[in-house]
Amino acid sequence: MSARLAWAAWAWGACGRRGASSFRMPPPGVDVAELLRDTTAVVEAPWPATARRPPAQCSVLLFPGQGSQEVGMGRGLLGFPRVRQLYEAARHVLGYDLLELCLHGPQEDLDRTVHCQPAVFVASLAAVEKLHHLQPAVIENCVATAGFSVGEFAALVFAGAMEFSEGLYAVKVRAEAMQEASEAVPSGMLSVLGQRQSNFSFACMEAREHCKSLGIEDAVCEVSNYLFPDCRVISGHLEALKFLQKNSAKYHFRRTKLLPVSGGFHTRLMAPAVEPLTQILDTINIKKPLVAVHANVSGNRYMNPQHIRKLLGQQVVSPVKWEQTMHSIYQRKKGTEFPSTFEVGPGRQLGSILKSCNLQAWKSYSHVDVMQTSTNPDLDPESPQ
Ligand SMILES: *[C@@H]1O[C@H](CO)[C@@H](O)[C@H](O)[C@H]1NC(C)=O
Ligand SMILES: CC(=O)N[C@H]1CO[C@H](CO)[C@@H](O)[C@@H]1O
Repeated sequence: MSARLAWAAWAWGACGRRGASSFRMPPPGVDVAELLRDTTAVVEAPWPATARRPPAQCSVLLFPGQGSQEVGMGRGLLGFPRVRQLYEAARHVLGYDLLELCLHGPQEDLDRTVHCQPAVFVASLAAVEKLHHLQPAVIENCVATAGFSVGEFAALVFAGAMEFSEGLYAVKVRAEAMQEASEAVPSGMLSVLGQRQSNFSFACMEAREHCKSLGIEDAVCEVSNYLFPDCRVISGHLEALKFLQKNSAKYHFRRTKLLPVSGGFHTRLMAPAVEPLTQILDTINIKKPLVAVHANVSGNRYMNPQHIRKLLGQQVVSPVKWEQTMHSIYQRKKGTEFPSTFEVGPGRQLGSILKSCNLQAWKSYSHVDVMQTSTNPDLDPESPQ
């Protein structure tokens, strides 16, 4: 199925086809459909069926997650069609001026989970608008997408599985629930660059035992993100993470860094966030994606609405298996060409990870910049070395 069709589906969704009226939860208080009505001109039906294309003509879109936010993001997108309308719709759904926060900060405020998840979501879909404007063929030829953590919501909206304002509302609920769960326990995330001989689960087990000796019952410390070979993020109680940092040498860790997040995401420390998220997901209209959306694990694609609801709920307490996802998207016979890959949204983190997972695939990577203010905006290709 054509990605262009999928893109159209989300645009139409935003325009009321299956629009905000299907909201049964607290109404965002706006008619998003109304807001976006004037912006449909770019959507022309009917769409031509996409023929099978050689791999090098296909594209893959990757959507970043929390941590990619930066003050000033979105500025480089405002000149493109529909982008201001997306931010306007977001202001109504969220009840505050997201664009203002993205453009002017302060950074501490933008970095709060409750703000940065919606901010990354909207900037990513606005980046799709830019890409669509500058290189429509990329959207048309998209064969697969994946999103990192909250990025999965943007990937699903892009793929036509959810409508923009409903997806954003779910992200808002998710972010609020995760923020609250984070505040309940002194916890965090530690990124670790190990070595071949590092045994992450053994290190985590010892860190949990250390916590127990300090009187912390039922301590959490486990791998929460698989990034690339020998690189993991570990989430859990702060005492456990401090223990791992102090004992780096023993576990053959080359580098460790505490991430600037408030909690132990993607572990059972987030369990209190599952229920509110599941509840909102039950009320929104979810459709079968029109482009392959890869979930956290190798070979695991979102199949149908029930599957999407279930996995998005589980996702906040399960590890992000990004390395496996990259493997599943880019694994191919030797000599087969790679699709072109676009990171749509703030930051270039997913590009660096791709480089470490699959150097050949990375050679066809570019990043859709959301920061720059140039009057002659253009894509910003990463030059392979
Ligand atoms: C890593 O440690 C765990 C114990 O936590 C053990 O079961 C496993 O076999 C170890 N793996 C390797 C590769 O040594
Ligand atoms: C959210 C999600 O897709 N979680 C799945 C990740 O993969 C494991 C299997 O390795 C599943 O059990 C999770 O449901």
